[in-house]
Amino acid sequence: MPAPGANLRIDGERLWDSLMTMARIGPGVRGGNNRQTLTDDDRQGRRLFQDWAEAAGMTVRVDAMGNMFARAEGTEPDLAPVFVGSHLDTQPTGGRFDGVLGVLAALEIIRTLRDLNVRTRRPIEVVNWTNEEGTRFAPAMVGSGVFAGVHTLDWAYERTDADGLRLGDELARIGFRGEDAATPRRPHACFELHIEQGPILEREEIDIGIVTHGQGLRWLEVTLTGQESHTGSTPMDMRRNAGLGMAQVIAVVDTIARRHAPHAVGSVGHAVVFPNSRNIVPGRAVFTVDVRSPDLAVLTAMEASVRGEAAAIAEALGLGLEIAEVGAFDPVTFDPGCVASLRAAAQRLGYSHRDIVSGAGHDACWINRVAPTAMVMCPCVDGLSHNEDEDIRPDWARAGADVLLHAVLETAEIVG
Ligand code: HGY
Ligand code: MN
Ligand code: MN
Repeated sequence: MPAPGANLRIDGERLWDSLMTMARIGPGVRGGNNRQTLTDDDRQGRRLFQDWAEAAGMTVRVDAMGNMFARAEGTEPDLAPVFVGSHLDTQPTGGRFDGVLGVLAALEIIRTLRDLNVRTRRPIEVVNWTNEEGTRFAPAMVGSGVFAGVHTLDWAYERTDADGLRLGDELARIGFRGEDAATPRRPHACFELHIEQGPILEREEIDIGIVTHGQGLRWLEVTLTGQESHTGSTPMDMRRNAGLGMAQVIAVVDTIARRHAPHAVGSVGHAVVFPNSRNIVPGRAVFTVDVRSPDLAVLTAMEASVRGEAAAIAEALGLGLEIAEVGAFDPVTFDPGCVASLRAAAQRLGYSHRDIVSGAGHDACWINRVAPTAMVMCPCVDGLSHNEDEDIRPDWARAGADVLLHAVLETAEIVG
């Protein structure tokens, strides 16, 4: 006798339509998205999500960090809810699926349960976490970080963007600074569906990634200070060239990551030189080093190497050096029970699957601190993400959402 709900599947076409509709908000310049956190486009995307959630019979609550919780009531409302969600904000040259798939697949689960009048004992809350990307306001995963008690609300409100605008003010400006404290309400469990953002699943022709671990990250903002001078009349041995120092540190970050192959990674994606004039030797360079590894000892060693080698470069070039940690989380081991639930769902549904370590950071990494949490991934074309060409196939989205549905149903306890 199959378990109750064993034959349930989400409506793949409705999910795909919702993804394509959301993708029209905050379009990029090459078919992707630029819907950065707390912009007018983010507000529009949030409102669309809220409209859809309310049309599906859910009530939407917004906390002081702008995290959105769309609640489908359970038959026993006092039980701790099951969270399922991700993020709607995107990179400046982002794709249509990073984060968005996780939020809209979660919404699709509720739409499906409502269509078929399927109830669960526990409430289910679909979550849109604020500022997962950490581009406009560093660090990444701020909304889920405040919820999990990693950051204080006041600290988060003080984050500023490149124009000096405060996160707290921008949250209020778009009308999503809720009253409820962003303190953890301890969900019963939490699940997140996300595109892999890497090449493994597609290359191995596997439908589903069961995420057992997430690698850790360190973001180090480096400021090198030299002396602005004329690029034509300043002799080479008199220059204190902050731009040269930055170039050498960028190269050494790549060397350090390769030294810890095959799992460590390192790069610099944010960099500015001042005054950024063609005929002035840069007097200052500010850039962010991003190093990651699934192994804490390797991550710690890489951070120490970056600090040491940057100091040696600064000394050799006569530059001042400041290094500030602007983002950090240790490698994550997801909850074995939630991982097993996802794996069993993939198995029952007949989807090919394999265990995988997440290369990217996700809100689930923080929520894992306050509740049993796990993630499921679907492939993405050429493993590409944080690029407007990011793409997935509709059947990948459907498979990921079906696995998510069955793990959530098992955890929220379907009422037969
Ligand atoms: O940086 C990350 O891993 C995520 O995309 N915020
Ligand atoms: Mn993401
Ligand atoms: Mn991302």
